[in-house]
Amino acid sequence: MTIRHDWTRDEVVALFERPLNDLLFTAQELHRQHHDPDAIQVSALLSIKTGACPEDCGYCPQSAHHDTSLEKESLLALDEVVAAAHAARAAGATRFCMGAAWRSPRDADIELVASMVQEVKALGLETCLTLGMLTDTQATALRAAGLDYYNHNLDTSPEYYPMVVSTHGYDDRLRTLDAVREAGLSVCCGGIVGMGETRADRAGLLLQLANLAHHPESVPINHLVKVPGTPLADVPDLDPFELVRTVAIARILMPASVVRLSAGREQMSDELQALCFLAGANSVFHGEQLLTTPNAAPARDIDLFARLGLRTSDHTEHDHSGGTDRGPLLYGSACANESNAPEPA
Ligand code: SAM
Ligand code: DTB
Ligand code: SF4
Repeated sequence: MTIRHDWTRDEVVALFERPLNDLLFTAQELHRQHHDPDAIQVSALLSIKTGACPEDCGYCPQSAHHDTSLEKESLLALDEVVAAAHAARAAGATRFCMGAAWRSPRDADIELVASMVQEVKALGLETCLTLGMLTDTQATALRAAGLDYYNHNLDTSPEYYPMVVSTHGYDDRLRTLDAVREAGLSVCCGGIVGMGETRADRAGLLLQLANLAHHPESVPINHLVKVPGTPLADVPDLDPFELVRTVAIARILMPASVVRLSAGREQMSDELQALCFLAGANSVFHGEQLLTTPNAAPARDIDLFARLGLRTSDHTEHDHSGGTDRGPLLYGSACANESNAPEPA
């Protein structure tokens, strides 16, 4: 199966126009050629620096341009980060993603964050950072510290991006993605649906991702979490089947990538999430909180994955051997049962 990087806009638009059953069938066929259909990768998120961001991203509660009554917090201490990573590992996460509300880090920040990466990695977790725009030197320093993934989303089509953000441009995002790739890091890059964009914009985002020289190893599809005080708080709701289509088309265009059903799961029904998993989503953020907003409750995830027969897996894009099944998630009542706990790394 060849992985393509030469998709045309017409092809992607035509995929969006296919009957949903056909689309799901194609997506599931491709999914099964590249992934275990009953396994799901579990990541945890921690906001290591919260709010007061100079950027004006219209969707984001952490922008200093919006009045969202968010509690700002400066960079967390190393021991706080390590404690959160311990808890995430005990709860079944295999990757720990640390996010900072920065336009771009200062070099002094990189040193502090590099020590967080080293300590989290020592726990046997994969590491991911999302800190804003990076220089080549910063990306290389983070790689040297042992960082596995860098998350930097394109978020929407190049045409819609300036409607949503004015303080940086699409080219800035692409430049950071180049720096990350050049440094030898795995790329986590996706976007947000439900921001008032058109179907053509959703196609435009997926076209950009699928025609990168290397597909992102990890493709987060976020559904907008509407936060009061942000400019996008009152955009009309997206037809949920458009989310399913977006996931299915991400799967078809980037068949070997892990597609994460990311923000917005708290507001989704179990049935909508199940449809997204059928469409090819095979990763989630698990834990009480995303960065600043609530995530789907951990106990609900445990129940849903059990009902769907989904196993958590440490299979990653670094390891195409098939990985190791890790069994059930461990939040909630199962936490108390030590015999269920994963082997310490
Ligand atoms: N400041 C860095 C940046 O912008 O790349 C890292 C943190 S930023 C919060 C990471 C991503 O979170 C954004 O690119 C966007 O995809 C997502 N995000 C932020 N607010 C969101 C919201 N309200 N709903 C869904 N996704 C959101
Ligand atoms: C991604 O694509 N989604 C995550 C993670 N990467 C950093 C962030 C979601 C943030 C949702 C809004 C919030 O909790 O602040
Ligand atoms: Fe800042 Fe990132 Fe939020 Fe934009 S998305 S306001 S850059 S934290």
